[in-house]
Amino acid sequence: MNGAESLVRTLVGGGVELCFANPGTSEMHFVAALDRVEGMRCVLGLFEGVVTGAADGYARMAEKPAATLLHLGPGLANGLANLHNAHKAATPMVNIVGDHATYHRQYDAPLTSDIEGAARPFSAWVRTSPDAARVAADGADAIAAALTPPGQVATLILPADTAWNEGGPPAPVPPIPGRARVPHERVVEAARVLRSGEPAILLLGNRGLRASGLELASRIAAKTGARLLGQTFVGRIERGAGRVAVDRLPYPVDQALKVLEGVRHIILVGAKDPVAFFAYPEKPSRLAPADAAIHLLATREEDIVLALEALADEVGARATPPTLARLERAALATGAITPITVGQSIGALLPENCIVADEGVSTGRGFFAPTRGAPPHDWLQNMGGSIGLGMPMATGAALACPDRKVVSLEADGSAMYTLQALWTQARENLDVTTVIFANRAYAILKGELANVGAQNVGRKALDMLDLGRPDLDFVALAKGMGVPGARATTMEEFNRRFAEGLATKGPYLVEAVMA
Ligand SMILES: Cc1ncc(C[n+]2csc(CCOP(=O)(O)OP(=O)(O)O)c2C)c(N)n1
Repeated sequence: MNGAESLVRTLVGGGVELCFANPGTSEMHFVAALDRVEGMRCVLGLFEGVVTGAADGYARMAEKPAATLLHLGPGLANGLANLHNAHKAATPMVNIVGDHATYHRQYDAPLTSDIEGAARPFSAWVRTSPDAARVAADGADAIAAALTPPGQVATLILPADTAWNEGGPPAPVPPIPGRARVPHERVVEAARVLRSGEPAILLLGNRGLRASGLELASRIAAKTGARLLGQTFVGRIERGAGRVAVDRLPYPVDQALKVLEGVRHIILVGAKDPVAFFAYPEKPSRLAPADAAIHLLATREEDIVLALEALADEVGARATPPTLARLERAALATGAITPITVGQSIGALLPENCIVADEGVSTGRGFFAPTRGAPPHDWLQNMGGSIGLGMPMATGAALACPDRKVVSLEADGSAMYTLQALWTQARENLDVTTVIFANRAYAILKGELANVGAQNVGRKALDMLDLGRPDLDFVALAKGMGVPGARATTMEEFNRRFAEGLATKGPYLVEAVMA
């Protein structure tokens, strides 16, 4: 058994069953090993940003890592933006990056680069295997690193000779630390704050946004009068009818400040002290009022649900009923396609138990309200701010949950970063309905231009925010990658086309031309 095969066997033995790949010469032994080992599905992405983003979406839903297979420094570099997003979302992932054979590196062949240096800022764990005998143990360590709470990006670099030389036996995954129990003092302190009667918010992230965490938080809020709030962007939230509805802290700084106005205590439950996405002249970086106290209940590495249980006990809220959203469908919207009307129809049609991959950017900002009473579903967002995650994330989620419909809500500018994900959806026949919000602009940046105080904005600047000349034809682009679709220019058409997509078992794309 060569090193590559010992690694693939180690991965499968460690529960890694899916590999998103874009290989090259240095990864050929790994690719060849895939056919010798049962239990590893391999999915090709036609750009490394698709590979890493799909591995992120998969792990968020499967709750275990996928592997990626990337080609030396440049292949890794192409995938880094979505590794950044995965790193920020605390997604478990095992990247295998091929490198030149150890003895070949000294010659500075064209593809030689500092792979560890490229990987480090976006990985919690980086290692280069020194020889074939070590590869299995290094792979097992990579899995353990990926699964270490709250979930981490692990990158293992595999020089070609470590893959083709004789390897050792597959290695078992070493013990993985569980989520740490929070110190009881923090629970007592949070309970004291909540009992004070002063305005308090439970700010929720990570596991605090799953149904069980939300339910506990809602009991605590109902008992104590505290408010619940989610982080601005959420990695995965369980929501819809029968679940606790929670608003998120708005992205625009002025709106965020308004939401937090008057609050005296913010209790962090798997979330961080809230800060603005960017600095703006004359606006604060931190969003909490200056006189508000920040209290830590649980970091996202810790056992958030256990901490909420303890807090519920401490304030006597275990039996207090949570506030659950009722099944309440929005009505189908008619007329022009706007962020409001399209959100309303999405709320009207969202299928039960679907997974929403949301990269709707400015169009999608208000989608939580009209979908609150839709049947239960999961909602995934980009936590790293690097656009181009949505379509790969939808692809990975569909592979993790083949029995669930995936609804990929995608702004047109963001779509163009990793549009090739559609080809993978077609090839794997994934059940993804994509909606492209074709406002034909980097609309959010038009607002940002004003927000940062840019003055005397002229044609050249505005041209950088405009996606026209020519208009992108998403239906044709999708067709070219094997995905059927249709364009809608009115809400009546949108309602029909979106419903058609949802009724199609397999990938489908609706281009919604925004008014
Ligand atoms: C990798 C990366 N490059 C550039 C940006 C800056 N950026 C933020 S939003 C945006 C445009 C978004 O346009 P679109 O996806 O069409 O959404 P809209 O603003 O029109 O709603 C850009 C380029 C980014 N966030 N990430």
